[in-house]
Amino acid sequence: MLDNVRIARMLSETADLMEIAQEDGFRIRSYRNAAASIESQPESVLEMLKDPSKKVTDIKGIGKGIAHVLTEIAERGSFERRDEILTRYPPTALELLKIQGLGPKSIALLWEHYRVSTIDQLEALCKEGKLRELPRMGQKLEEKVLRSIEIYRRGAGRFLVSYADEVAAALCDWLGEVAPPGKIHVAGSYRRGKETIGDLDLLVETTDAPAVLERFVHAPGVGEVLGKGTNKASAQVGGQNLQVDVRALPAESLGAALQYFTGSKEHNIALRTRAVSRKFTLNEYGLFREGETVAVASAKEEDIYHELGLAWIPPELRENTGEIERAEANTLPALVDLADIRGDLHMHTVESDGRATLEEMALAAKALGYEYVAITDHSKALAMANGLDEKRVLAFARLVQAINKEGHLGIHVLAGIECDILRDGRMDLDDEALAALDIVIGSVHSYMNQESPEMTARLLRAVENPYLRVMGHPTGRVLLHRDPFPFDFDTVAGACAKNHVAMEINSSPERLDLHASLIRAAKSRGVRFVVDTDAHLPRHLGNMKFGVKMARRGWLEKADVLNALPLHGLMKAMRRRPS
Ligand code: DGT
Ligand code: CA
Ligand code: CA
Ligand code: ZN
Repeated sequence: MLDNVRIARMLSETADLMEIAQEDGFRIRSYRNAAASIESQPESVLEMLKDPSKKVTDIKGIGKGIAHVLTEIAERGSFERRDEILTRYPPTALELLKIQGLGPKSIALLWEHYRVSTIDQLEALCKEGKLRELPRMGQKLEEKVLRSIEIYRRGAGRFLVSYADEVAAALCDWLGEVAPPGKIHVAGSYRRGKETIGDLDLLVETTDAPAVLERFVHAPGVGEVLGKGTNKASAQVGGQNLQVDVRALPAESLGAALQYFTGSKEHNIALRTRAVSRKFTLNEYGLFREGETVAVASAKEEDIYHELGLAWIPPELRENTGEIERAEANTLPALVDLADIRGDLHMHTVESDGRATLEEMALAAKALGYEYVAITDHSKALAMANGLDEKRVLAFARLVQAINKEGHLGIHVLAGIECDILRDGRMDLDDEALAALDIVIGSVHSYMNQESPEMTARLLRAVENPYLRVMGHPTGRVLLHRDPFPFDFDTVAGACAKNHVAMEINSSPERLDLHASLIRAAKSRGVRFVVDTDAHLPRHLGNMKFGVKMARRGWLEKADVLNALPLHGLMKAMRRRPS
């Protein structure tokens, strides 16, 4: 429900501003709770307000106060509290919250002292060395903020794939009235499985373009309409104003349009060059023999590739990094598929920082059709997350044994841990505890600012630990927020291969760590992989599809992925390696 998303956004932005204004924590929380529950509410709250038989206060997290706010939004698109706070802090102050290292208190301070409310102003301030003059701020923070500004600028205008996915699903649903599901295709970077999305490119196969475009611009959550012609419309959609381009076209040219708008640009250029050298022209309407007006191929994407002497190329490979040559030789990899995945190997429960119990997570995994599931809570170094110490690990391993013996969950549970790799490369838990577990993921969660040689040595030492099975989120990147930490990737990948340590492809949309080119580099050194979700609640298990797309972008086949193995094969791979 996209209008719900917009309203949720308004509430949480107001909460952010209230935080900058250092208002009462209780009220701030009530705005945030309301935002969260409105966002996941399947029914439009604006529609509910119009319907006398329904009460918005029946929604969890919505009391009288928020209900009043919602009525105001329905009437005039804003509300008093928000208007009032915007007279004190400009909306640009919200942008500053996206800079790592600056909390609401610092932003309030910046505003009071220097009237700084934009990223440009903040950058100037850091460069002039004026940030350090404020209480509790120093030169280190200035440097951190400058780095963070750079990352923010690079990512500005890009969106997490999970958000693009939500918007795409809602739009496909809405357009279902005028075009059946099989006739709506999402092309562009989304189809190629890229980790972040600039805009969504929808292609709708139809004989009634005006009806499709008209329905699109009236979709809930559509903000500014950027343009509307006879067969194309563009608009900003959803709380984060993601641009969506919709093209309505006849079945005859669908294949050509899909090919063209899937990209990448580099792939398309290479393909067009190939077409020209074979005396063809290729455009979004079809593949034409030189001088002819009737297309050789246009309705089906496969036919375009075939006419050019190529096997059809899966979208995830279309980056012009060798896929065309392999398609010509008919030696493209048989890419791993979501359906190949037999279990999820990384998730948290209420024992550490997850929000569901072991049973709830295991049953959710079973509902996805998995054969096995690993529970991998944090280790004790993450005290904030209530990580497990040795004693709790041993008790947990015994509990899992009992659960499997009893078998009432109907899915095999692996006892695991996401064990911190300490500053010097030692594991956070002793060998006895690690030996009691089926799977040990090792992850870096601290001292991520080490220099490359130090980080490399740290990771190499961890890989030498005989109990380590998986290198968790190997580069530590957080999309749009934090760059990978620096280390000698090839050397560490080589050590992983030698020691039978798999590398994780973490499917959490904020991470999607590893990046495709690193997956390929690691594979070329003989590394194997696990694709898992790092779920903190049952719904997150559904993020597996994003990780699988990354694996495909990394050219992985089923045999490269350990959790595509049946249980006995997986257990063999997880067994303590001979020393
Ligand atoms: P994004 O939206 O930044 O995440 O990335 P894309 O790849 O979705 O890029 P977008 O939306 O600008 O264009 C969609 C596809 O359309 C793109 O992958 C290839 C095709 N395309 C767009 N502009 C050009 C162009 O100037 N030349 C060629 N050959 N193809 C283009
Ligand atoms: Ca796009
Ligand atoms: Ca586009
Ligand atoms: Zn982690």
